[in-house]
Amino acid sequence: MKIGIVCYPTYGGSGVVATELGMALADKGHEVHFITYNQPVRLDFISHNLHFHEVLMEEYPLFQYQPYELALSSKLVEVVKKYNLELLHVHYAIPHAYAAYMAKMMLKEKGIDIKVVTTLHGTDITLVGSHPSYKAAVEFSINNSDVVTAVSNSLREDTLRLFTITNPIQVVYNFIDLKKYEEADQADCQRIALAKPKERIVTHISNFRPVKRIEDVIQVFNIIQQSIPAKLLMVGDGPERLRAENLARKLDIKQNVLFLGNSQDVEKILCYSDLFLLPSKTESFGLAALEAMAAGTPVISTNTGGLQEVNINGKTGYLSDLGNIDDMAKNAIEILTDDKVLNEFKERSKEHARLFTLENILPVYEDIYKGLMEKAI
Ligand code: GMT
Repeated sequence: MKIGIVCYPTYGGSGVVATELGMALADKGHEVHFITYNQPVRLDFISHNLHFHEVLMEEYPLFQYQPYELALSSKLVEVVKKYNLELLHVHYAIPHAYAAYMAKMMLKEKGIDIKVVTTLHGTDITLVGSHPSYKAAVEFSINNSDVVTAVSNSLREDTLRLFTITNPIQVVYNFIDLKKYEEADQADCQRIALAKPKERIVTHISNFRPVKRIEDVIQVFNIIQQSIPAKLLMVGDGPERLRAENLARKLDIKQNVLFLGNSQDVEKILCYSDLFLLPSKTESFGLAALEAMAAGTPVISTNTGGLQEVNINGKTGYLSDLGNIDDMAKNAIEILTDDKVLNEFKERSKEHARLFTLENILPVYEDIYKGLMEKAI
């Protein structure tokens, strides 16, 4: 099949899922075209079936904000025509689903019927999408997609609650490529440079936006390190970084908190992590939690959004109410104190992550595509 994928190319779950999906589809022989404003960060040109088309923006003194969706929809029309694409899979509703609808209409005028699959990822619904500035356009583009998927039951329910939806929404969970985690496990997993042998390693990975509540990460770690020798690895970058660094300084734990910046190989950091902290205000799914579990790292998270569908309380980690730092720290200490308990949590986390493998999820997307192609005939 010839498939166009539209996503955000930056660090962030939706871009990661879209990129990994595109690369896996190309591996299976599909021709995949990424269409976005930069090359996606995790995109490796390992297959000759992969292509990248940059959406170029025109600077003009009249534009305070450049009209990205206009440039994107024009580029979609151009790429669909030039490469005879059969469908567009757009990740994150804003503005991708809207731009895809516009492209679909423009192509229809030329006698081309392009199918559009929209995958809802989370904040496109929960934080931004339902804002009055965007709501009507988001609702319209969801209702006018050929297929709509959401990454968890929780996100599906949120979408039905926040919008008037006339289209069915199919749940297709986030996934991980287990091979990468097995390879990282077997490779030299060097923890020695980061922590002393007796120290536990606690990790947080995100784009440090307010929704991730990274000050809670620092607060939880502060309590943990009072009972257990430990280091905290903060992986990622974003607007809340400075506040978190200042808090670590204020609590006088800066020497035990390492800010490592963005990483494209999170599995190599997770392979030596003992615990993962994800105290988010909301997570439609929590791909970072799944990545941690795949590496055998138990998760302490909030119980918001779709996290309950991923992290299983008492089995793969624990879930606490939003902002309940004491409860998160108590649970973390319970897991980290005893080697036997920690190893049991690690094993169960790895086992549970197997439910969300690429091998399980890829055929679901392929079936969706095939179904649309059959409809078109
Ligand atoms: O979580 C982020 O900050 C990035 C965001 C995105 O859209 O790029 O992630 C969302 O999509 C991921 C992939 O489907 C989900 O695993 C994340 O839970 C979701 N983030 C939120 O809902 C906050």
